Amino acid sequence: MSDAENLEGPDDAPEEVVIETACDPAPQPVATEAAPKDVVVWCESALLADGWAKGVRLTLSEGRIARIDTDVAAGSEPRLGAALPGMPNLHSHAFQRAMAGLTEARGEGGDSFWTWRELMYRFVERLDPDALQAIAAMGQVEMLESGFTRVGEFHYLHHDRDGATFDNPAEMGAKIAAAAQETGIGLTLLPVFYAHSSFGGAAPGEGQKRFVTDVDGYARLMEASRAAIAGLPDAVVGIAPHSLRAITADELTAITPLAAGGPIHIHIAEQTREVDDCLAATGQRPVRWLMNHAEVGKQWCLVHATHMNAVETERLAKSGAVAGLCPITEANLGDGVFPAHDYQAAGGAFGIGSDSNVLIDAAEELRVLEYSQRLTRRARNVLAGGPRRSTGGELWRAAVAGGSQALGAGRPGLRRGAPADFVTLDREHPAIVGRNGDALIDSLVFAGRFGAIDSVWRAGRPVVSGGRHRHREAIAERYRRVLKDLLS
Ligand code: NGQ
Ligand code: ZN
Repeated sequence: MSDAENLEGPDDAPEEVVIETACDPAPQPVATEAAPKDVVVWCESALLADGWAKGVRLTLSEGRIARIDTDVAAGSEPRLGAALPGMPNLHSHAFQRAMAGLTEARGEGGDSFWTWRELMYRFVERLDPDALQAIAAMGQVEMLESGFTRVGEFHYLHHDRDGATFDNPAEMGAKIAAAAQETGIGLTLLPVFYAHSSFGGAAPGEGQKRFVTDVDGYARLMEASRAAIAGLPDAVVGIAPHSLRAITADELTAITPLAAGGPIHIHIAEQTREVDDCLAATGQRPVRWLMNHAEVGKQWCLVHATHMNAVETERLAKSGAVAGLCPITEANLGDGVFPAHDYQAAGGAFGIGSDSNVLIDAAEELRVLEYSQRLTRRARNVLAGGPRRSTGGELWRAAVAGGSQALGAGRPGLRRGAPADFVTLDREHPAIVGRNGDALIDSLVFAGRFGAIDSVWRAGRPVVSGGRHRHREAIAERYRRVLKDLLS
């Protein structure tokens, strides 16, 4: 029996996607799944856009929430636990999942972000398009199982192993889209502009040859990327100047219109060396420089923004842009601690991203974010947002709102007309049993481990049930083959 034949979907599932394995000659394009018929589910409780409700019947139609009834008794429809809006993952480099755990032994001399980056560049050299699809699909399965329902893929691995542009400039981006088609995750594809190795337009290094384009090449890449996601009904495309190291002021001005109203993401002020280099090259700190040279507003997501002074923190918060926090990766890479308390006090929007994918877990990103603040401020419930408020509840709501904005996914939360993207918790799970309302989220974020998330619904379909993605087995089997080959 082939892997594809082993896959089981719900009874009324439309045509299944076929997960090709690495020993198959070439993956075929996956079939577009038809929009599901109307589905009705009953949730014991749900965090709706206007607060918690009990006895919630959701009618899902064409990927959206068509109707919400509250205080109703369960009928014959499937019964679910406590529903939360799905979490956007606003920043991922899918391929890095495959090197997770392989950079944790110390090298010669001091290890740092920059020595990690050298190892990452060496790993990049091995990847071909099919390997990228296999790795991305595995990562997306883990994202969905942990409660992420949309991913912003900050995608810069554009070219062939020798640096040559593929016939289709978006060959690699199309593999990310194919993975999203297989897993069902919502996709915001952010093709990256990358032209230089450092400030002042320095020539790119050998390890960056698979990433680089000029402005004209980037315009072609963007056009091809829009074509690559055409089969995904609610996919979004945005632009992503990689970092102030990788783009000049003129190039930034030239590519900004290519966003065409979509999101604009950039890595910024992650490492103190970047702040020092930016000061040396421009006389300004990175966040200040960017805000003086671009109209940073709601369209923008500043990824990391770790190293800001008080003025920058206040200014970014007031701009309406989203800070893209990646707490697990920032801890793993030794970046520093984001000034979350002051940023939140100034009304700043933020979301969370799994970035290097060293560990994929939505709740854990929020846990590490809050714990970084507790450790540095020697206080508890730092990000609760006020007296008698729940830290987990506040973080979940804020990261859903900021993440949805950053990924161009429309108004956040469970409301009529919104995408039917939600997570349900198993109310019998030991970590959350007996809790209600925001205490459920506190227990998920601070005390939950595997299994608290029961089902995950994406665009009106159950992609995870009983904690497992419906295609986990086939996708994991293909991933194992690819990894054994890559690491041999
Ligand atoms: C990246 N990752 O693009 O994958 C970067 C490393 C760089 C993080 N910044 C490369 N965490 O920043 O130059
Ligand atoms: Zn990144």
